[in-house]
Amino acid sequence: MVGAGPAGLTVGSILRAAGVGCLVLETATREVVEHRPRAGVIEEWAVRGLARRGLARTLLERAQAHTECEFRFAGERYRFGYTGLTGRHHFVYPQQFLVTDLVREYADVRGGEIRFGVRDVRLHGTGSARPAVSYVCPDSGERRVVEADFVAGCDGARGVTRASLPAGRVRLARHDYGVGWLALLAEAPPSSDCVVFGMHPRGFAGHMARSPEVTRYYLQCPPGDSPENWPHERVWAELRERLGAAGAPPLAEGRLIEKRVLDMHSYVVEPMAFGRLFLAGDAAHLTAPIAAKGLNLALHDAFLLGDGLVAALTKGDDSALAGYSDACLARVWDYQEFSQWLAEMYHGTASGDPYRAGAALARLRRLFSSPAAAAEFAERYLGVRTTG
Ligand code: RFL
Repeated sequence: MVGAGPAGLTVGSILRAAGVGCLVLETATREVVEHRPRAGVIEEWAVRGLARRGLARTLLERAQAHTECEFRFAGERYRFGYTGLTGRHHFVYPQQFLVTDLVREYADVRGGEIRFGVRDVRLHGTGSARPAVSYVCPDSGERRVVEADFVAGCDGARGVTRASLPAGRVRLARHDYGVGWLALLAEAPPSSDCVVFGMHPRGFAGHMARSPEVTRYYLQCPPGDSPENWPHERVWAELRERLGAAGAPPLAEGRLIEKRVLDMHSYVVEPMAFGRLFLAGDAAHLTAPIAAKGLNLALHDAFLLGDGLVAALTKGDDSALAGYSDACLARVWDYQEFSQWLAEMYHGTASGDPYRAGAALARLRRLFSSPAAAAEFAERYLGVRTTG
């Protein structure tokens, strides 16, 4: 496995549970991967998938279950109870906690080999029966070569494994949303008991609990904007304005401990495999965090890849691996389409185009006037009954 994110560590843990020998190579240190804040919303099916593989003990003890979200627009608050419509809920558990649990389970409990801090990872012979991965060892400075039966490319959006798919054999589909999001982490308790989405003529704003002490906020901004343009006072003034609604409790403000601009874009690589190289997670597909789907997709891929590799290596059954890419991509495209649908609802109001703004408002209002529209949104928000 190249990469010790949620995808690589989950694949590794599944392999170790079946007694398969494997190695995870990671460019960052253990300290860094265990403290990198990113996602926080995990869908119920993904948590059940982790639990079935013995990977959710701490999560189930510590995660919060969320049953509702709230939309704020035109100065009003609208609660949306998705659990009542689907019987399912979201788990809120910071990604760095999950990664910490997975590193411990893979390396310390299941005895999986892992090298942190490696440099200049390269793939060799991915189309051959015996591919290899080489890297520069951080201690000796020497290049080491590891031969393997399979290579799992789990090195995220900025990794190297995707480039090893031969150009003529893969298609990269990319979508730019044309907006930026200022992603913030505040040292402050959540200001609501659920996720809040604010659609405002000045731009989208989001509120997402992470833990009792830390809350994630988002502010739509121009793509390529600089975090320096967003001093503390401006951030909180803008959040108060965009998340303001009749009867809404005041925001609990605090020090901003992360401030970065994400240019909203998505991509999908098809197929997600070549020869004995299989991509999983953000290495294969990125979904802008609009619908909070990336971590969930990484876990979905990892379950299918881990189980498929175990079947191939312990039973000589290659059928799951043969169907791996198609099985992943069905859910990937379903989530991509939902993100696109949601993006228009979030950003249309501030687009400056009265036609898009009117249509976005109609889309929002329908969630609260049509039981069929509400049921569909709830299913897609929770990732139930998808095609994949
Ligand atoms: P990761 O987590 O990026 O892990 C890849 C690992 O590979 C390492 N690496 C390499 N290792 C070896 N050799 C190389 N050449 C390497 N290059 C890189 C990296 O150091 C890293 O440790 O990918 P993975 O496992 O596919 O997991 C994907 C998720 O991390 C990602 O999709 C989510 O964080 C997306 N996301 C969200 N997803 C959700 O489902 N729910 C959310 O609420 C949510 N919120 C978010 C998010 C992503 C965000 N950012 C930062 C883009 C919020 C934010 C702000």
